[in-house]
Amino acid sequence: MSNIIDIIVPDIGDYKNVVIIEVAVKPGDEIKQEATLITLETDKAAMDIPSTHAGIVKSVYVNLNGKVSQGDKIISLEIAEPADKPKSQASEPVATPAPAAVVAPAPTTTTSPVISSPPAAPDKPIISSADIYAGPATRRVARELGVDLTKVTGTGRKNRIVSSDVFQFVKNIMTGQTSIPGVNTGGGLSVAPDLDIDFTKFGAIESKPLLRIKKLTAANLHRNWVKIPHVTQFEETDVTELEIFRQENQAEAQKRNLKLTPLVFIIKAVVSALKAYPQFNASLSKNGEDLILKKYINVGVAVDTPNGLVVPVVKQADTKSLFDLAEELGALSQKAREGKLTGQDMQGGCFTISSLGGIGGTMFTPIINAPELAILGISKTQIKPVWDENTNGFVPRKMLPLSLSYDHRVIDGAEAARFIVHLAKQLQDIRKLLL
Ligand code: CAO
Repeated sequence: MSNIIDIIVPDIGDYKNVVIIEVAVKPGDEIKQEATLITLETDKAAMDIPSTHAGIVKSVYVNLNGKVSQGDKIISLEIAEPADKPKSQASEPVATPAPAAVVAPAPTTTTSPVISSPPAAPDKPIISSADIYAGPATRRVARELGVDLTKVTGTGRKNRIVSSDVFQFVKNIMTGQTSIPGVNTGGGLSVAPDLDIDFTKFGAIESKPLLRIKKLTAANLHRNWVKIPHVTQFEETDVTELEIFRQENQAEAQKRNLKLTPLVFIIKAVVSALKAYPQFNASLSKNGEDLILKKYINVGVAVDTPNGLVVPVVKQADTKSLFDLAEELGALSQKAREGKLTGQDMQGGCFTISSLGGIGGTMFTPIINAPELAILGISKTQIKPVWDENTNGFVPRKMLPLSLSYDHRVIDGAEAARFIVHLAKQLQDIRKLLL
């Protein structure tokens, strides 16, 4: 017995009208459950929408470069079993790639899609210039100006690209209004003096495509670096007592299958500093006239993955114990490394921590993760001689380097210094941190 069902776009967080960058199925295809139907691209990452069921694709309702929101139909699928049967077997949304939702006759499920690992050939152009709707005159203008038409939005009928779109595209780049991976948007400044250099003149080379997440991150980092006036305030804090406490509690953490790293304590200290200085737990309004103060504290943590940098968010960090934070951090970073973070896992951050403490280095200047106003960089703890007034001599202490980059449009240097001193004191005196 067979049945035809529609598969719809599941809960994709707050995103609406998201661009489809890949349609992986066509009518007649026989697909397995969890097979990718379409790939969506937001400003943060790409996400695959997998199928809830196995079956034969009858119709495809979406198009490449079209836009979809939650609830839109993707395909109709002929399945081999009664449609209401799999409903009771719906996959858990967390551990496995979450499937797309199904509409009638089976009831809707609303699981989230998964941030995908980039496909095997990630730098293959998503659409080629030949697939673009543009006339010969427009193509000539684009050629003369060196514009890649796959990057241009068409305003003509059926999204056809016309010459004025190409000129507008160039204007946006020159004025820094357009941000495109791999394209310089820094107010007309070149990334390198001449990108047409033939490096083979100097020796052997290998050209390797940038992964998709890396290209998206590059565009965001570039925009944030160019648009936000950054200042970085440095500090070192004495974590000797904290390290003793951490080692004392490591056995208990292990019993719970957790790892109590310095980062867990740093999240706690950041929560305390954000409470004391709420202007850091805020964003600028769109028109730049107001400060939007947030009454919740969600802390993003930069995670290094084989596919690039991602920033999952520990939600309501102010309500969580050290062990809760250790558990959540472990789960989120594992999910990140497996490429299974959902859009929701990466939304809603108020402040980000980027820890390179497990790797090394003395200090660095992290780039603010807009629309947040500040970011904390952590480097490796080192034993250093510190002057002790009681003994009138140097004593070896464990010193943790902190780097706070902040948006100087909103935060004054004095406020940043107060924030980092507060943070340092929290980490120095473990009793304060546990209060
Ligand atoms: N000083 C000294 N040692 C530190 C430390 C510090 N500041 N921070 C962590 N460590 C130690 C940990 O205690 C752990 O030691 P053991 O293996 O002996 O237990 C080791 O370093 C590795 O820690 P970790 O990386 O597994 O865990 P974490 O909680 O410190 O960090 C995470 C988790 C996900 C943030 C981290 O793994 C990661 O991805 N860091 C990179 C983030 C990044 O790329 N930032 C740059 C963004 S800008 O390009």
